[in-house]
Amino acid sequence: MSDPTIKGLPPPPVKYDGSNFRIAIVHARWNDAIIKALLEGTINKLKEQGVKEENIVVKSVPGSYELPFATKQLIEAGKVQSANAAPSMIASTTNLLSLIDNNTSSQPSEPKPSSTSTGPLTTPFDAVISIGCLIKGSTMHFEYICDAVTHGLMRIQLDTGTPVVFGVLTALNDDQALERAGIGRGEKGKGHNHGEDWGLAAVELAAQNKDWTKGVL
Ligand code: RBF
Repeated sequence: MSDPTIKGLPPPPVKYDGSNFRIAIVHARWNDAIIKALLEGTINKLKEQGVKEENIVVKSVPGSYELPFATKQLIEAGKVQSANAAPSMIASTTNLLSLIDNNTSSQPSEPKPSSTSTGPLTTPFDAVISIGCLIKGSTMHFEYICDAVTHGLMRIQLDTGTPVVFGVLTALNDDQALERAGIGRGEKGKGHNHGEDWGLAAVELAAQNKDWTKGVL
């Protein structure tokens, strides 16, 4: 590590199982090379924690300023999708009842959703990871966007009750950002990919929040 101030996340006190979680990632496209590395680190760590690839939804927006809006809308979309999936379960119950009633109709029957089916989850997102990279320029733009995005993302998780992981680098120059994406060009090392920390944080918060919403401490 070329910069001793770059710190990663120590492992959690317990190993959390992400195999039943649905996680959304929304990332900005500004500073593309850094974003790609961070995204890769995040996804690798999610998978390492057991999150299935099919349950990781990835969306992109132009820049970090768009992250709070997109994060909020994704959380809501996950809830709407989950609610829309519910009626098909009622329909399948009706189908089962008609079988019990000896319904011998020759109409082709609809495919029956199986309770053991292993498709992608359609449950609300257990956590969202919002990824961006802001690099200071010569105007005040950086300060305003950093402030707006930070407060926006915090407000969303408090308002919605869905954990939002703050995956936004706020770097004073290119090298700071490269090192925090694990692709630094310093002589002593490439730095640390903070995307890995964000993947870990998402699974940890999702697991704890699942308990907390059930009153389990
Ligand atoms: N978006 C980022 O994610 N990172 C940046 O470093 C960044 N720098 C910007 C600098 C300027 C001067 C402008 C105009 C925009 C920048 N954006 C950046 C894009 C911003 O987050 C947003 O996408 C646009 O302002 C459109 O709402």
